[in-house]
Amino acid sequence: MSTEIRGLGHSVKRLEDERFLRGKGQYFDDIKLPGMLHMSILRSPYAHARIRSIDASRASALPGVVAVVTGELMAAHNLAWMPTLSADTQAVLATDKVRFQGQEVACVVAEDPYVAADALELIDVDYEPLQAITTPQQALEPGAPVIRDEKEGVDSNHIYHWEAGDKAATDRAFEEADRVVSLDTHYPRCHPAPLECCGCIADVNPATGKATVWMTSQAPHAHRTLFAIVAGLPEQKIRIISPDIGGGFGNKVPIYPGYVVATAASLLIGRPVKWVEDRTGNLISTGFARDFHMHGELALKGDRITGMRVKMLSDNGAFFSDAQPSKFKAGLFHIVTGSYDVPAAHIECDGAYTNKAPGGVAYRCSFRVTEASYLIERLVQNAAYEVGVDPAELRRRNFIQPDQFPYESATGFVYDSGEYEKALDLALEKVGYADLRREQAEARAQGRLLGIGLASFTEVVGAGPGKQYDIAGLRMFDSAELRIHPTGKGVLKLGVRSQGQGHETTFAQIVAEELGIQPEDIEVQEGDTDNTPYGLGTYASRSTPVAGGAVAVVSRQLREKARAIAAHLLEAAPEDLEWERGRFFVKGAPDQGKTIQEIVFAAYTNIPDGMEAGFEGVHYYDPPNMTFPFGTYAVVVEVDRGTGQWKVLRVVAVDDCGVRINPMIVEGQITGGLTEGYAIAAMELITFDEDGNCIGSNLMDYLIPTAWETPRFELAETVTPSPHHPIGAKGVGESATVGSPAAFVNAVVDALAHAGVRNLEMPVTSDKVWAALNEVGLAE
Ligand code: MCN
Ligand code: CUM
Repeated sequence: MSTEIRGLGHSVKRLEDERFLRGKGQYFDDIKLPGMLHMSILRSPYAHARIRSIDASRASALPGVVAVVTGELMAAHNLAWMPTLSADTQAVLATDKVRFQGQEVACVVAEDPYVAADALELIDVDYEPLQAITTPQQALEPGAPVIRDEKEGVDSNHIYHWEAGDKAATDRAFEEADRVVSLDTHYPRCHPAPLECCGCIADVNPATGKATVWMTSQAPHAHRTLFAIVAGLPEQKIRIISPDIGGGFGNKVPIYPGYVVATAASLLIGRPVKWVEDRTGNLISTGFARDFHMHGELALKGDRITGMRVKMLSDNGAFFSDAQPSKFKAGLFHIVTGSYDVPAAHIECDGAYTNKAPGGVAYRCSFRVTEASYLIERLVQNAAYEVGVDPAELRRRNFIQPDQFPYESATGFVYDSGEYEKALDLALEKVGYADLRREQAEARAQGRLLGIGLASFTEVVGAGPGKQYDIAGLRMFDSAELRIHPTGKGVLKLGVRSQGQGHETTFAQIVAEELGIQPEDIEVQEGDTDNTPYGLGTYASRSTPVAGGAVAVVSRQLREKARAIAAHLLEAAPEDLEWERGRFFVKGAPDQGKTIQEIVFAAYTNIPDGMEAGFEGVHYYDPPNMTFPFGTYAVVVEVDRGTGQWKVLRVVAVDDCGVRINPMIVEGQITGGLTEGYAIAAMELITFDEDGNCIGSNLMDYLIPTAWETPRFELAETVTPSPHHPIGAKGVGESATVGSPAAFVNAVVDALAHAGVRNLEMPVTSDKVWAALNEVGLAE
């Protein structure tokens, strides 16, 4: 019993990295099938145009071209449009109009990828350009051209109106307030831009009718069911395989037209068809993120927040395709009261169509929690300036207190656990807050501008519960199937799908914790729908809260079987046995025991009469609630009065995600998330000119940070277990991207706040800071 079992809390090196570091991962583009054809996509150059005609004859005549697929052909199979996860429809290939630049218009299938690309130029499309709408405000003006004029009864660009909270109570709080602090801000459109773009290989076997689709999917099981429903294929004849994925970040949750056309083309042609998206296609047409225009107000009585009011207008692009599992139109945006005990809140949300790519819920978002977290943390800082209390202190005075959990927020969430002050205090201590405030004052006296920004975020991750959250009716549970082979090593199959998060290591560690079998002895398999139990996929940091729960429960069930077998082997009563990790022994006689390996072997060789052979189980876990990770981030910056450039001096991040399975992996998640949060605050932005041309269609214009731009991060933790999760863990995969943008922006604003600056819009570029410096007379 000397080797330590590497269960929870061990920084086990990532088991999957062996193959990744050797370049032996298998991504979909590594797969080459005999007779495989290649597909390329013709995209619209216009943001808004009527299609008068499409002539594919020149392209079809190019040697090597096998087929040109147009919207008309798809329509003949009833596949020109597909449903979205937000109960809208989306064009697969355009028939009547194009509605955003980059929209899919036609596909070429050819023997060779280069021929497929060349043939695109030979497709003649006659467009009649229409006025493009590039902002939701413009979209809602009376008389604005109707983008979705194909929808019956639709005569405007307004998509939805949605409210949460108590309006009357909130109005009262504002009437009784002695101060109201407000902020208008736009959380800009940005893009997850994973290293690997999207794509698939569809292989429909003409003999068996079985469709095998290797695709970049964060949710292979749900995608299989949606394929079955949309295409009318029998579900047992669809096998989705999501192989190794080179980053998802939410970009690989939606179903894209390329997947649908490639599958239809393989079905019609009878040969495998591969589609590899290029970088521009990825940036201009696939799930972007954010684009929320927000107006927030806090009502204050003295230093207490007594009410919150939010109006939000969302730019949803040409199709309402938010990929999120709630019945709330703006996702979980109503978590906007954050970490604070706000007695009354009311939020009003509206969505509008524009001539931009659809999406909105992607990029480490937990379904709009990113926007919510940004708004409240910016507002609280401004409230501190107006009240004249230090921003850390104002937060402290308004936090939900530990004895208030489970805490029901004014908009209806029930927070599971939190110790906000503890995380804040640790961050303040680590960063040396009191000294920093003194330094800031001294620096200011010398004409230098230092800024200290805080964000004390609360997230909500881990959908279900199934009765509250679903995708197209599919309840948000998740599953684990664990099978230990006779020699005591086995396979764990999951319904989720890692895109780089390290599942092959962390989920094996949960088995190690519960059964005492080392993580190396458990192979974690994900992504193949014929080979794994049903699950809803990996996004919104739900794998640990949901699939992690399933792994713990199935392991514990098997431990009970192990107890019965051990009792048989030891000729003792099951209740007289005691468990220590990896072994059952007779109470009071520790040398009389059986290891888990001996017990599993007996499950195949020496079972008691009447017991089923084998050592395996499956569990479908429906969580009783979401988990609510939190933390405090502190950022220190210096602003250059001569240029408006700002430099990050310190970033201290305290995260609380409950019990950590693998601290190293958690830190990796936070480091990546902070990098993305910094990038969104400082440089990442997808914009459009007035004709709807996408500025940011390549990585020269859409700036993502390299190691060079990325600041150094100092990480720390507090641990407040989730009371309802089997191992006390909360999700962590999105926290840092959700929480940190406000800390960065707050820091830059803080450097200028004494001169009256209260807002800087993301990305906070030096020209914006320069303009602000000039406006308040601080420019040098
Ligand atoms: N973990 C842990 N202890 C905890 C919580 C998590 O050890 N208390 C571990 C998990 O077991 C897992 C990792 O940390 O190995 C992330 O877990 P979790 O928070 O459950 O998130 P998911 O696995 O569901 O991943 C989704 C999340 C999301 S939504 C985005 S977006 C994102 C992110 O993960 N995309 C990523 N991190 C990413 N990391 C990589 N490398 N690539 C992406 O595409
Ligand atoms: Cu919203 S990005 Mo993650 O949930 O895949």
